[in-house]
Amino acid sequence: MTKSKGIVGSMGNWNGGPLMGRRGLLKAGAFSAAAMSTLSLAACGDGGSSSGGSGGAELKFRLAETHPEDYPTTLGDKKFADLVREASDGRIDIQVFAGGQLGEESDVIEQVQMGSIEMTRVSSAPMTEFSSGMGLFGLPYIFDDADHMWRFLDDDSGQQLLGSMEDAGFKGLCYFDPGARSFYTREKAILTPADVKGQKFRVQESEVIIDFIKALGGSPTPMDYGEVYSSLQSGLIDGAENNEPSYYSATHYEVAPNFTRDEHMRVAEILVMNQDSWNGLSDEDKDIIQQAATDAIPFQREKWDAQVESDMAKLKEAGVKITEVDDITPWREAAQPVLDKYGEEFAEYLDKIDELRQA
Ligand code: BDP
Repeated sequence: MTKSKGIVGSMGNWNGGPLMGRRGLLKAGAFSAAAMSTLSLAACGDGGSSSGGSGGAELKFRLAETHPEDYPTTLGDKKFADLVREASDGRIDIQVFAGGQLGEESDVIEQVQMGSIEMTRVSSAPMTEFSSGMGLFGLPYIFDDADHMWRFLDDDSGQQLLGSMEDAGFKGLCYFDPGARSFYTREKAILTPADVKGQKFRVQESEVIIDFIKALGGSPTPMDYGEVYSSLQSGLIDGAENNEPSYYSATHYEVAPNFTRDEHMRVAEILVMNQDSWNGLSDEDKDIIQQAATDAIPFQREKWDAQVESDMAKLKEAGVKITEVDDITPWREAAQPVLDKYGEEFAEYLDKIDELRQA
Protein backbone atom coordinates (compact mmCIF):
# COMPACT_ATOMS: atom_id res chain seq x y z
CA MET A 1 0.00 0.00 0.00
CA THR A 2 1.48 3.31 -1.00
CA LYS A 3 -0.14 6.68 -0.79
CA SER A 4 0.53 9.30 -3.38
CA LYS A 5 -1.13 12.52 -4.39
CA GLY A 6 -0.32 11.67 -7.99
CA ILE A 7 2.54 14.12 -8.22
CA VAL A 8 5.30 12.71 -10.35
CA GLY A 9 8.82 14.01 -10.09
CA SER A 10 10.32 16.43 -7.69
CA MET A 11 11.26 20.02 -7.55
CA GLY A 12 14.80 19.10 -6.58
CA ASN A 13 16.85 20.81 -3.99
CA TRP A 14 15.70 23.91 -2.20
CA ASN A 15 17.27 27.09 -3.51
CA GLY A 16 17.22 29.02 -0.28
CA GLY A 17 14.26 31.16 -1.30
CA PRO A 18 11.10 31.82 0.68
CA LEU A 19 8.85 28.91 1.54
CA MET A 20 6.01 28.49 -0.92
CA GLY A 21 2.45 27.55 -0.18
CA ARG A 22 1.11 24.14 -1.24
CA ARG A 23 -0.31 25.40 -4.58
CA GLY A 24 2.90 27.11 -5.54
CA LEU A 25 4.77 23.96 -4.75
CA LEU A 26 2.59 21.87 -6.99
CA LYS A 27 3.17 24.20 -9.89
CA ALA A 28 6.89 24.30 -9.22
CA GLY A 29 7.03 20.53 -9.15
CA ALA A 30 8.14 20.23 -12.74
CA PHE A 31 11.89 20.50 -12.20
CA SER A 32 13.76 17.25 -11.94
CA ALA A 33 16.15 16.74 -9.07
CA ALA A 34 18.86 15.62 -11.43
CA ALA A 35 18.69 18.84 -13.42
CA MET A 36 18.56 21.00 -10.34
CA SER A 37 21.39 19.28 -8.52
CA THR A 38 23.85 20.25 -11.25
CA LEU A 39 23.13 23.91 -10.63
CA SER A 40 25.14 25.98 -8.28
CA LEU A 41 22.62 27.78 -6.12
CA ALA A 42 23.18 31.02 -4.32
CA ALA A 43 22.64 30.97 -0.59
CA CYS A 44 20.06 33.29 0.94
CA GLY A 45 18.96 34.08 4.45
CA ASP A 46 16.53 31.59 5.89
CA GLY A 47 14.85 30.38 9.04
CA GLY A 48 16.64 27.09 9.41
CA SER A 49 19.41 26.39 11.84
CA SER A 50 22.74 25.10 10.67
CA SER A 51 25.93 25.38 12.59
CA GLY A 52 28.11 26.28 9.63
CA GLY A 53 27.80 29.06 7.09
CA SER A 54 26.07 28.00 3.90
CA GLY A 55 27.95 30.53 1.79
CA GLY A 56 29.55 28.48 -0.98
CA ALA A 57 27.11 25.58 -0.94
CA GLU A 58 26.24 24.02 -4.30
CA LEU A 59 23.44 21.90 -2.93
CA LYS A 60 21.00 23.08 -0.30
CA PHE A 61 18.44 20.84 1.31
CA ARG A 62 15.81 21.47 3.94
CA LEU A 63 15.22 18.99 6.74
CA ALA A 64 11.92 19.22 8.62
CA GLU A 65 11.82 18.29 12.31
CA THR A 66 8.81 18.54 14.58
CA HIS A 67 10.73 18.78 17.87
CA PRO A 68 12.44 21.81 19.44
CA GLU A 69 16.07 22.78 18.79
CA ASP A 70 17.58 20.94 21.76
CA TYR A 71 15.54 17.73 21.52
CA PRO A 72 17.63 14.57 20.94
CA THR A 73 16.29 13.86 17.43
CA THR A 74 16.94 17.48 16.42
CA LEU A 75 20.47 17.16 17.78
CA GLY A 76 20.84 14.01 15.67
CA ASP A 77 19.61 15.91 12.58
CA LYS A 78 22.12 18.68 13.22
CA LYS A 79 24.92 16.21 13.73
CA PHE A 80 23.99 14.63 10.40
CA ALA A 81 24.00 18.08 8.70
CA ASP A 82 27.39 18.92 10.25
CA LEU A 83 28.92 15.63 9.10
CA VAL A 84 27.61 16.18 5.58
CA ARG A 85 28.98 19.72 5.53
CA GLU A 86 32.41 18.59 6.72
CA ALA A 87 32.69 15.64 4.35
CA SER A 88 31.62 17.74 1.36
CA ASP A 89 33.85 20.71 2.28
CA GLY A 90 30.76 22.87 2.51
CA ARG A 91 29.39 21.90 -0.91
CA ILE A 92 26.27 20.31 0.59
CA ASP A 93 24.30 22.37 3.05
CA ILE A 94 21.43 20.89 5.05
CA GLN A 95 19.31 23.35 6.99
CA VAL A 96 17.39 21.88 9.90
CA PHE A 97 13.97 23.50 10.43
CA ALA A 98 13.06 22.46 13.98
CA GLY A 99 9.92 22.99 16.03
CA GLY A 100 7.50 22.01 13.27
CA GLN A 101 8.23 25.18 11.27
CA LEU A 102 7.53 23.33 8.03
CA GLY A 103 4.29 21.74 9.24
CA GLU A 104 2.85 18.77 11.09
CA GLU A 105 4.34 15.39 10.28
CA SER A 106 1.67 14.00 7.90
CA ASP A 107 1.86 17.16 5.78
CA VAL A 108 5.63 17.15 5.85
CA ILE A 109 5.70 13.53 4.69
CA GLU A 110 3.50 14.44 1.71
CA GLN A 111 5.78 17.31 0.87
CA VAL A 112 8.84 15.11 1.06
CA GLN A 113 7.09 12.63 -1.20
CA MET A 114 6.51 15.43 -3.71
CA GLY A 115 10.02 16.81 -3.26
CA SER A 116 9.00 20.26 -2.08
CA ILE A 117 10.84 19.48 1.16
CA GLU A 118 13.83 17.23 0.57
CA MET A 119 14.35 15.63 3.97
CA THR A 120 12.66 14.98 7.26
CA ARG A 121 13.20 13.21 10.52
CA VAL A 122 9.85 11.72 11.24
CA SER A 123 8.12 9.06 13.28
CA SER A 124 7.55 5.78 11.43
CA ALA A 125 3.90 5.81 12.61
CA PRO A 126 2.51 8.45 10.21
CA MET A 127 4.76 6.97 7.51
CA THR A 128 2.65 3.78 7.71
CA GLU A 129 -0.05 5.40 5.60
CA PHE A 130 2.49 5.84 2.80
CA SER A 131 4.57 2.70 3.25
CA SER A 132 2.70 -0.06 5.08
CA GLY A 133 5.78 -1.93 6.33
CA MET A 134 6.38 0.85 8.86
CA GLY A 135 3.25 -0.39 10.65
CA LEU A 136 5.51 -2.98 12.27
CA PHE A 137 6.69 -0.43 14.83
CA GLY A 138 3.11 0.21 15.95
CA LEU A 139 2.81 -3.36 17.20
CA PRO A 140 2.92 -3.39 20.99
CA TYR A 141 5.39 -5.18 23.27
CA ILE A 142 7.46 -6.73 20.44
CA PHE A 143 10.84 -5.47 21.69
CA ASP A 144 12.17 -6.30 25.16
CA ASP A 145 14.32 -3.18 25.39
CA ALA A 146 16.29 -0.67 23.32
CA ASP A 147 19.16 -3.09 22.66
CA HIS A 148 16.77 -5.68 21.32
CA MET A 149 15.19 -3.09 19.02
CA TRP A 150 18.61 -1.93 17.78
CA ARG A 151 19.66 -5.51 17.02
CA PHE A 152 16.68 -5.63 14.69
CA LEU A 153 17.18 -2.12 13.21
CA ASP A 154 20.85 -2.87 12.47
CA ASP A 155 20.08 -6.30 11.07
CA ASP A 156 19.60 -6.87 7.32
CA SER A 157 15.85 -7.22 7.86
CA GLY A 158 15.61 -3.85 9.62
CA GLN A 159 17.62 -2.29 6.83
CA GLN A 160 15.44 -3.96 4.22
CA LEU A 161 12.39 -2.45 5.90
CA LEU A 162 14.03 0.98 5.80
CA GLY A 163 14.67 0.45 2.08
CA SER A 164 11.07 -0.58 1.44
CA MET A 165 9.91 3.06 1.54
CA GLU A 166 11.52 3.52 -1.86
CA ASP A 167 8.33 2.31 -3.58
CA ALA A 168 6.51 5.26 -2.02
CA GLY A 169 9.17 7.78 -3.07
CA PHE A 170 11.32 7.91 0.08
CA LYS A 171 14.97 7.08 0.52
CA GLY A 172 15.36 5.81 4.09
CA LEU A 173 18.71 7.07 5.38
CA CYS A 174 18.76 5.72 8.92
CA TYR A 175 16.83 5.02 12.09
CA PHE A 176 17.12 7.13 15.23
CA ASP A 177 16.23 5.99 18.75
CA PRO A 178 12.56 6.56 19.60
CA GLY A 179 12.71 5.39 23.21
CA ALA A 180 9.54 3.67 24.39
CA ARG A 181 6.01 5.05 24.46
CA SER A 182 3.87 4.88 27.60
CA PHE A 183 0.39 6.03 28.60
CA TYR A 184 -0.53 9.25 30.37
CA THR A 185 -3.87 10.55 31.49
CA ARG A 186 -5.58 13.65 32.83
CA GLU A 187 -7.52 12.06 35.68
CA LYS A 188 -7.79 8.32 35.98
CA ALA A 189 -4.32 6.80 36.23
CA ILE A 190 -3.71 3.66 34.20
CA LEU A 191 -2.66 1.04 36.73
CA THR A 192 -3.72 -2.06 34.82
CA PRO A 193 -4.60 -2.65 31.13
CA ALA A 194 -8.28 -2.65 32.15
CA ASP A 195 -7.97 1.05 33.09
CA VAL A 196 -7.60 1.93 29.41
CA LYS A 197 -11.20 0.79 28.89
CA GLY A 198 -13.58 3.59 28.04
CA GLN A 199 -10.89 6.29 27.97
CA LYS A 200 -10.28 8.38 24.92
CA PHE A 201 -6.65 8.35 23.81
CA ARG A 202 -4.94 10.46 21.20
CA VAL A 203 -2.97 8.24 18.84
CA GLN A 204 -0.61 8.83 15.93
CA GLU A 205 -2.07 8.29 12.48
CA SER A 206 -1.52 4.56 12.07
CA GLU A 207 -4.14 1.81 11.72
CA VAL A 208 -2.03 -0.57 13.78
CA ILE A 209 -1.91 1.82 16.73
CA ILE A 210 -5.64 2.54 16.44
CA ASP A 211 -6.23 -1.22 16.65
CA PHE A 212 -3.95 -1.50 19.67
CA ILE A 213 -6.00 1.01 21.67
CA LYS A 214 -9.19 -0.73 20.58
CA ALA A 215 -7.77 -4.08 21.71
CA LEU A 216 -7.40 -2.62 25.21
CA GLY A 217 -10.97 -1.31 25.09
CA GLY A 218 -9.99 2.34 24.74
CA SER A 219 -11.28 4.83 22.23
CA PRO A 220 -8.50 5.93 19.82
CA THR A 221 -8.51 9.48 18.44
CA PRO A 222 -5.91 10.15 15.75
CA MET A 223 -4.70 13.74 15.71
CA ASP A 224 -1.58 15.79 15.02
CA TYR A 225 1.04 16.02 17.73
CA GLY A 226 0.63 19.80 17.88
CA GLU A 227 -3.01 19.48 18.95
CA VAL A 228 -2.47 17.12 21.85
CA TYR A 229 -1.79 19.69 24.57
CA SER A 230 -4.95 21.72 23.96
CA SER A 231 -7.04 18.58 23.51
CA LEU A 232 -5.88 17.28 26.89
CA GLN A 233 -6.44 20.66 28.44
CA SER A 234 -9.99 20.97 27.15
CA GLY A 235 -10.84 17.37 27.97
CA LEU A 236 -11.48 16.44 24.35
CA ILE A 237 -9.29 13.43 25.10
CA ASP A 238 -8.58 11.68 28.40
CA GLY A 239 -5.02 10.76 27.65
CA ALA A 240 -2.26 10.17 25.16
CA GLU A 241 0.93 8.16 24.94
CA ASN A 242 4.51 9.03 24.17
CA ASN A 243 8.12 8.72 25.31
CA GLU A 244 9.49 10.75 28.22
CA PRO A 245 11.25 13.46 26.15
CA SER A 246 8.06 14.23 24.17
CA TYR A 247 5.85 14.10 27.28
CA TYR A 248 8.18 16.55 28.96
CA SER A 249 9.17 18.88 26.12
CA ALA A 250 5.61 19.29 24.81
CA THR A 251 4.56 19.92 28.46
CA HIS A 252 1.78 17.35 28.24
CA TYR A 253 2.58 16.44 31.86
CA GLU A 254 1.07 19.77 32.95
CA VAL A 255 -2.37 18.71 31.77
CA ALA A 256 -2.03 14.91 32.05
CA PRO A 257 0.02 14.27 35.20
CA ASN A 258 -0.44 10.48 35.50
CA PHE A 259 2.32 8.63 33.65
CA THR A 260 2.38 4.82 33.44
CA ARG A 261 5.60 3.36 32.11
CA ASP A 262 4.29 0.30 30.31
CA GLU A 263 6.66 1.05 27.38
CA HIS A 264 4.21 -0.46 24.91
CA MET A 265 5.87 0.58 21.66
CA ARG A 266 9.20 1.56 20.21
CA VAL A 267 8.07 3.49 17.15
CA ALA A 268 11.33 3.94 15.25
CA GLU A 269 12.33 7.46 14.29
CA ILE A 270 13.47 7.66 10.67
CA LEU A 271 15.53 10.05 8.60
CA VAL A 272 14.23 10.13 5.04
CA MET A 273 14.94 11.93 1.79
CA ASN A 274 12.84 12.47 -1.31
CA GLN A 275 13.76 9.60 -3.62
CA ASP A 276 14.16 11.76 -6.75
CA SER A 277 16.45 14.20 -4.93
CA TRP A 278 18.49 11.20 -3.83
CA ASN A 279 18.57 9.72 -7.35
CA GLY A 280 19.81 13.05 -8.69
CA LEU A 281 22.94 12.97 -6.50
CA SER A 282 26.35 11.88 -7.75
CA ASP A 283 27.65 8.60 -6.32
CA GLU A 284 30.15 10.54 -4.25
CA ASP A 285 27.43 12.70 -2.70
CA LYS A 286 25.23 9.68 -2.05
CA ASP A 287 28.11 8.13 -0.10
CA ILE A 288 28.68 11.34 1.87
CA ILE A 289 25.01 11.64 2.84
CA GLN A 290 24.53 7.97 3.67
CA GLN A 291 27.72 7.80 5.72
CA ALA A 292 26.83 10.95 7.65
CA ALA A 293 23.39 9.55 8.51
CA THR A 294 24.91 6.29 9.74
CA ASP A 295 27.58 8.14 11.71
CA ALA A 296 25.01 10.39 13.40
CA ILE A 297 23.25 7.40 15.04
CA PRO A 298 25.57 6.79 18.05
CA PHE A 299 25.50 10.51 18.84
CA GLN A 300 21.69 10.62 18.69
CA ARG A 301 21.41 7.50 20.88
CA GLU A 302 23.72 8.98 23.48
CA LYS A 303 21.71 12.23 23.57
CA TRP A 304 18.53 10.21 23.79
CA ASP A 305 19.55 8.21 26.85
CA ALA A 306 20.77 11.30 28.66
CA GLN A 307 17.52 13.13 27.90
CA VAL A 308 15.30 10.32 29.20
CA GLU A 309 17.22 10.32 32.44
CA SER A 310 17.10 14.07 32.99
CA ASP A 311 13.43 14.29 31.93
CA MET A 312 12.43 11.58 34.38
CA ALA A 313 14.06 13.56 37.16
CA LYS A 314 12.26 16.73 36.07
CA LEU A 315 8.92 14.94 35.83
CA LYS A 316 9.29 13.62 39.36
CA GLU A 317 10.22 17.07 40.55
CA ALA A 318 7.14 18.50 38.86
CA GLY A 319 4.99 16.11 40.89
CA VAL A 320 3.94 13.79 38.07
CA LYS A 321 2.46 10.56 39.37
CA ILE A 322 4.70 7.91 37.85
CA THR A 323 3.64 4.27 37.84
CA GLU A 324 6.32 1.78 36.89
CA VAL A 325 5.11 -1.45 35.26
CA ASP A 326 7.13 -4.41 36.49
CA ASP A 327 5.25 -7.23 34.85
CA ILE A 328 4.31 -6.67 31.25
CA THR A 329 2.58 -10.07 30.87
CA PRO A 330 -1.04 -8.92 31.43
CA TRP A 331 -0.47 -5.99 29.05
CA ARG A 332 0.87 -8.25 26.34
CA GLU A 333 -2.07 -10.62 26.84
CA ALA A 334 -4.58 -7.80 26.58
CA ALA A 335 -2.93 -6.63 23.36
CA GLN A 336 -2.94 -10.09 21.79
CA PRO A 337 -5.84 -9.36 19.36
CA VAL A 338 -3.74 -6.75 17.57
CA LEU A 339 -0.77 -9.11 17.34
CA ASP A 340 -3.11 -11.79 15.95
CA LYS A 341 -4.56 -9.39 13.41
CA TYR A 342 -1.20 -8.27 12.01
CA GLY A 343 0.85 -11.39 12.78
CA GLU A 344 0.66 -12.73 9.26
CA GLU A 345 1.36 -9.43 7.50
CA PHE A 346 4.52 -8.90 9.53
CA ALA A 347 5.43 -12.57 10.06
CA GLU A 348 8.85 -12.34 8.46
CA TYR A 349 9.92 -9.37 10.61
CA LEU A 350 8.34 -10.74 13.78
CA ASP A 351 10.20 -14.06 13.35
CA LYS A 352 13.44 -12.12 13.01
CA ILE A 353 12.63 -10.04 16.08
CA ASP A 354 12.01 -13.24 18.06
CA GLU A 355 15.24 -14.72 16.83
CA LEU A 356 17.14 -11.64 18.00
CA ARG A 357 15.48 -11.67 21.43
CA GLN A 358 18.12 -13.69 23.19
CA ALA A 359 21.11 -12.52 21.18
C1 BDP B 1 7.26 11.66 19.15
C2 BDP B 1 7.95 11.53 17.81
C3 BDP B 1 7.38 12.53 16.84
C4 BDP B 1 5.88 12.38 16.73
C5 BDP B 1 5.24 12.37 18.09
C6 BDP B 1 3.76 12.05 18.02
O1 BDP B 1 9.34 11.79 17.96
O2 BDP B 1 8.03 12.37 15.61
O3 BDP B 1 5.37 13.46 16.08
O4 BDP B 1 5.87 11.45 18.96
O5 BDP B 1 3.25 11.43 18.94
O6 BDP B 1 7.76 10.70 20.04
O7 BDP B 1 3.11 12.40 17.04
